Amino acid sequence: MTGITGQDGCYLTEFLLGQHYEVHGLVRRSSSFNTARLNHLYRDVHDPSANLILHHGDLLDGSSLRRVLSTVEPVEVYNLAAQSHVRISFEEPEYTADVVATGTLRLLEAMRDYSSLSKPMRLYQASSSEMFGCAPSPQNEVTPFHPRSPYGVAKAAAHFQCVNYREAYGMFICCGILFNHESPQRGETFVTRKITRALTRIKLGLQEHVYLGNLEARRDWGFAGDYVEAMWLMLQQSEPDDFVIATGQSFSVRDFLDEAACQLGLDWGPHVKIDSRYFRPAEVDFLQGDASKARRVLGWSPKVGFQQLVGMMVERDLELARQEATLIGAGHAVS
Ligand code: NAP
Ligand code: G4F
Repeated sequence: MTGITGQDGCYLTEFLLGQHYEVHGLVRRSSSFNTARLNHLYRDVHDPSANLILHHGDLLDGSSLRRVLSTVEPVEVYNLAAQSHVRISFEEPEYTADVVATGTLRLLEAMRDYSSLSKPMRLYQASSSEMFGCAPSPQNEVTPFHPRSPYGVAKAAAHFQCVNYREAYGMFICCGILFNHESPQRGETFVTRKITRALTRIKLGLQEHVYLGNLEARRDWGFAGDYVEAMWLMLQQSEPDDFVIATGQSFSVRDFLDEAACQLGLDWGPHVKIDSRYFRPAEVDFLQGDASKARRVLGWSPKVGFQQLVGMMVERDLELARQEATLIGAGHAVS
């Protein structure tokens, strides 16, 4: 699994370990620990029952991908790694393209060479609803892509590379076109987690304001724990194919704020300020997915709805804010 240290990586690892897989994850070098989301799953490699093994590697470094493939000999490969932040892709377009588009190509080439020598592998590619951009909703597998960000363009390139390798070389590759999915493990700079972190801290008097951008954009938000199951289901089919994964419901950023504030008994009005730096040069205004193919072929449907999703994020962040307040109350500085 590439991207094992991210939000989806931790949920997919938990799911696969539950299915009795041995999971090998690619971790890129960092000056500080980047494996916090895996702490509850990790056992020291010297423990004979360890079934989660981490390897250093990077999508920017094809040799590391080839080395890990030949060491591990995987039966399934999940390519989740990405510079996944849309706003940041406008600041770092070349880097984003290198990781997301060329990085996927490096992995495909490594897998093609390896498959010709050994047993064939199956690949899951993390495609994105961001590829639809301004295409009319509801979006499904036949909706043409019209990406609106360097990230969306790079994901579309990676998507077509995967389709091409499937058609040209007969490789078993499935692209999951996943709409936004969130969780208490969501990165703190994505809007949902930014809101639940901020409102829970405001509730406990730890901060006064939060600065946001466009409140009118609409997203089809699901729960990451439900979505990783769909990734696995795709690789269990007899034929490779591409699937939209979504809830079919769309809410605005303002709706998310309303729901989170309501659950906390808070009026967000005085606390939310708009800062132009969080607007994007081109916005994706409306995403709403049609996952009827996944329901029909994979038997997949989401279990967690919007209110419940907001509830689990608010609950976790309230707990974190309480811990922070306790430490501050005991005279400890919190970094
Ligand atoms: P995430 O939390 O941002 O995780 C991204 C992962 O990629 C992290 O493990 C990160 O490592 C790793 N990574 C970044 N650059 C890398 C590189 N050069 N080489 C190797 N690893 C690298 O993303 P996520 O939300 O879990 O999403 C998983 C995948 O699904 C991504 O490809 C994303 O673009 C795609 N996707 C996400 C959503 C969504 O709503 N979450 C929707 C559609 C598609 P560090 O921990 O070291 O940073
Ligand atoms: O949470 P976001 O940053 O997610 P976005 O841009 O939809 O991208 C996420 O979903 C994609 C799937 O469609 C993934 F492929 C991608 O990797 C990522 O996981 O922003 C959601 C909306 C945007 O319209 C943005 O303009 O929220 C709006 N927004 C308003 N204020 C903000 C903010 N976004 C962020 N990150 N920060 C704000 O302060």
